[in-house]
Amino acid sequence: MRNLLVLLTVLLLAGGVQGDLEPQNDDPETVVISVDSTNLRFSPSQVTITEGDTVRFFWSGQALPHNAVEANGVFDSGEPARAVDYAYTFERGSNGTYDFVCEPHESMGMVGQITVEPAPPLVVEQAEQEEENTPFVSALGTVFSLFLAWAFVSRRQGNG
Ligand SMILES: [Cu+2]
Repeated sequence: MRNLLVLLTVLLLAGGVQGDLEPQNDDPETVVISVDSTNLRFSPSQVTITEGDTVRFFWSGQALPHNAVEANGVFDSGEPARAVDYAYTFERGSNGTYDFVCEPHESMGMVGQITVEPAPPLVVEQAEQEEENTPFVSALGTVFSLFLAWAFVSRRQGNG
């Protein structure tokens, strides 16, 4: 009986410290890519970000219409325009290199590259873990309480 109690307690504690080990970007950022004063270059044209970050293509009042189209169609800001506000988020697992062009001005060198680095392994605070595992812990806690009640009742019955 006591061994079973100990085992259940260990299971309960183990459930509490079990963490989410998937990589995660704890601090997602948005990097803005605009058009520089030459009207024929992205600015910046090369960026390095982390999975979970967002790239925002943003310009307005341009002399020429521009767009941003990824080489494999991963993202596409649409028709070239003098004002664009288009954001694309690189989700978990999207690490790699992404080349993009401004279609009307690709031949003039209006191209860019986004490097997406893998998100670091997740390190969560103890408090967050407890929050994440609350449904599991409370379910196990309920079972544990029921078991204690049953143990109490059956011991009373056993002792007469
Ligand atoms: Cu352009």
